[in-house]
Formats: sequence, structure tokens, C-alpha cells
Amino acid sequence: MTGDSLKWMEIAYIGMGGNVPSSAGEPEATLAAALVRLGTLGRVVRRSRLYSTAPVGFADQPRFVNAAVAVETDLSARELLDALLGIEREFGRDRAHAIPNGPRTLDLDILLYGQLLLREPGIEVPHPRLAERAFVLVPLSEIAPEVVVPGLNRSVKELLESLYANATHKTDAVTAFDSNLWAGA
Ligand code: PH2
Ligand code: MG
Ligand code: MG
Repeated sequence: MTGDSLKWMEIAYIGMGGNVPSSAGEPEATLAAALVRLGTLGRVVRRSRLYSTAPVGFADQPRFVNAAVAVETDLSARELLDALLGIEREFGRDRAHAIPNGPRTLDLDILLYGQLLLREPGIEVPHPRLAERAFVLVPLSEIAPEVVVPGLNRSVKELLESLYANATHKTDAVTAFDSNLWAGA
């Protein structure tokens, strides 16, 4: 041993979302500020564009801003989850008074963590609803189309193609937009 610390790095794909203002501002500003915070957990190696997305699960709320990012990190999946929950709280996420699938300042979900398949109380990786959600698969396929989702054993691109083949979609359900805040974060 040389004494150098050799750490095992994984690529974690993180879904970001928000649809009501936080202390950082509108959701676009929240996601840009949260991206800077994600940079403290590892190295942000890819980021999708920002997407304006129609709310899923609970219709009577503002559209969401969603994105997906890849972070190379030496944190375990559980350590990463705890750190993400902490960042959500920094941006005013209140889980105590929340409607399921309802409005939130910031949501940070582990979508994938390398090829890990983990189903335990409090943590499920890959994200259990990833394959049903265009607001996840569209940004994720922008940065990781060929990555295979453990348990489903299909690539992100294939899952998106199946989703679009099997369901009807409004054309404005998931639309990318340009953001100087996001580009500069
Ligand atoms: N998140 C949810 C429920 N519904 N809809 C959109 N468009 N984007 C989201 O991030 C989202 C949602 C629960 O996490
Ligand atoms: Mg979440
Ligand atoms: Mg979520």
C-alpha cells in the first residue's frame, strides 16, 4: 500500500424536479442552485437540459421543471440518498405537510446507481417508477440512452420507446427549454 486512498467511484443518475418556488427562486433557479450543491457530493459529469413537464399523479398543480444529471461519487447509495434528502431540506422541502405526488420545491431522486439493484425499506434503486415516467426517461435518455436499467434489463432508450409506443402523450407533456441559470450553474 502506498497510503494513497483509492476510492471506488460509481456513476449515479439523479432525477431533479420542482414546481413551486424555493428560497432560491423559481424552480429553474432552484434546480440550478441544487446542481451546484450536487457538485459537493462528487463530480457532475453529465447534465440534461431543463424540461417543462405536465404534472403526473396529481393534476391540479403547476407544471414541473425536470432534469437528470450524472454524478461520479464515492458515496454509497444510502449515503447519497441521505445527502440528497439534506439538499432537498435546504431548499425548503417539507415532507410533513405534503400531498402525495403534489407540489414540491425540490425533489432529488436516485434513478440509477451504477448497476446496483437495491429494494429495501426507505431506498429503492433503480427508481421503481422510472419506466412509467416520461418526465424521467426523456431527460435521462438525453444523457444515458445506452445505460441498462438493472432488473428491467433494457436500456433507457428502449424503455422510452416502449413508453411512447404503449401510451398516448400530449405533445406539450415534456418540452426542453433553454436556461442561462442552468447553463451557468
Ligand atoms: N414528481 C412526482 C409526481 N409527479 N410530475 C412531473 N411532471 N414531474 C415530477 O418530477 C413529478 C411529477 C413525484 O415525485
Ligand atoms: Mg423523491
Ligand atoms: Mg420523485
